[in-house]
Amino acid sequence: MLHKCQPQRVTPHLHKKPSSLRYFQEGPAPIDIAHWRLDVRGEVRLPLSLTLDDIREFGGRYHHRRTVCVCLWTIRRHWFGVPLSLVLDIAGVDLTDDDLYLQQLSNGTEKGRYDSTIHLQSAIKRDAVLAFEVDDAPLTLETGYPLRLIDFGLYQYKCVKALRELVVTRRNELGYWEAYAGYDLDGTVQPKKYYAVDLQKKIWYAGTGEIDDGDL
Ligand SMILES: Nc1nc2c(c(=O)[nH]1)N[C@H]1C(S)=C(S)[C@@H](COP(=O)(O)O)O[C@H]1N2
Ligand SMILES: [Mo]
Repeated sequence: MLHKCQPQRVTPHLHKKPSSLRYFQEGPAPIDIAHWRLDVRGEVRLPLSLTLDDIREFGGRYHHRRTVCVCLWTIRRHWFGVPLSLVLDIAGVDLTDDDLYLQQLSNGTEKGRYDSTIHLQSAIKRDAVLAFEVDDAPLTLETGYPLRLIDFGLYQYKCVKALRELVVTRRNELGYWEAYAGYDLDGTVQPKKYYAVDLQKKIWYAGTGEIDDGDL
């Protein structure tokens, strides 16, 4: 959390960002944090059921990195969280196994649960994060309280807000958007023109994967 003497990190032009509700298929629901857990199961040596405090105690660090929506907008914010690799390592997942996938399931509402599956080793290589703060404040219900997974090299439909379960599996399951709208199962950010909300301009991104502002 923010120390009182430090200025809060801000995202420029945040009010211009498309609404988080528009990108929340099942919608936010109040979370009873006393009962919420992040469960880690599947191909693990030690299944985990972690409270938010357990996760906070792992420490964490800032990631001033850019997320990208497949609808062609992007924003660079100050995320704070723990490395995905750290939690999977504690669960005894073989992080050298190239055949493993990671299914993420949201907490869900009466409308159902949002899910997405990503290639585990690629996510680890890209330094994916389990984030619980953005711009020095806890996530709001709309932005995915209490925890969201972010792989900055993938479109955000591959990254689940209000995360509840991580399942290590050998099956690359079709997720919500792939099944519903035929979105690409891999979801790697593609070379395209994107609207950078924080910069208030269009950017041409020539690479694939995470957009590094130093390359623009
Ligand atoms: N649980 C859940 N997570 C989700 C989604 C969703 O519908 N449900 N949508 C994804 C998509 S498409 C985007 S663009 C981002 C939006 O996150 P934001 O709140 O930072 O705008 O959340 C991602 N994670
Ligand atoms: Mo999105």
